[in-house]
Amino acid sequence: MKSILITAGTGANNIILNIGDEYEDRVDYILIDELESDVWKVEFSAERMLDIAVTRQPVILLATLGGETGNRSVERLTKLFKSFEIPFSAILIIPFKFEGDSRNVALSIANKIKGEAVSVHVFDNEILTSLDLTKKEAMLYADREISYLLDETLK
Ligand SMILES: Nc1nc2c(ncn2[C@@H]2O[C@H](COP(=O)(O)OP(=O)(O)O)[C@@H](O)[C@H]2O)c(=O)[nH]1
Ligand SMILES: [Mg+2]
Repeated sequence: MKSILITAGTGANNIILNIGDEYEDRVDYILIDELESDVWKVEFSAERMLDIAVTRQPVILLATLGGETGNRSVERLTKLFKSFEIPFSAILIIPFKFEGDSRNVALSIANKIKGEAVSVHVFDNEILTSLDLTKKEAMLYADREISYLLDETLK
């Protein structure tokens, strides 16, 4: 059975734009790039949630935390999963230190999810600063590392 991969945040959507082709045979994508998008009504209707709960289709949440869409989507989705008793795994991307408070908010959301998800993998953008890479190389490196976390989650 295919897993459902939900991406939340512009960053998460971009990452899937780069690496998503590799997973097409293993996952169905639900992409959330706006809090107001119809995705919420269509993909997360009560019928659809019940269907996921009953068929036990594995759910993976991939979110860039720290921005508005990622943070708030994760908040909404974890509530939904809880009320429908849907187990989920998470891959969470944490902002750089220079991003200030959004990093702290992201870290606290990640901590909360650790108590709710079946498995949580974290990629901390800050590690990119310790590598001798151009900005473009660093983003490619991050994409690759996140794809390893996805491989691990899909095992
Ligand atoms: N590794 C990686 N991190 C990203 C990327 N885009 C954004 N981020 C990180 O994700 C955080 C949230 O950004 P974004 O996803 O654009 O926010 P949102 O759309 O409002 O949820 C940023 O502060 C960055 O630290 C990306 O392409 N790759
Ligand atoms: Mg955005």
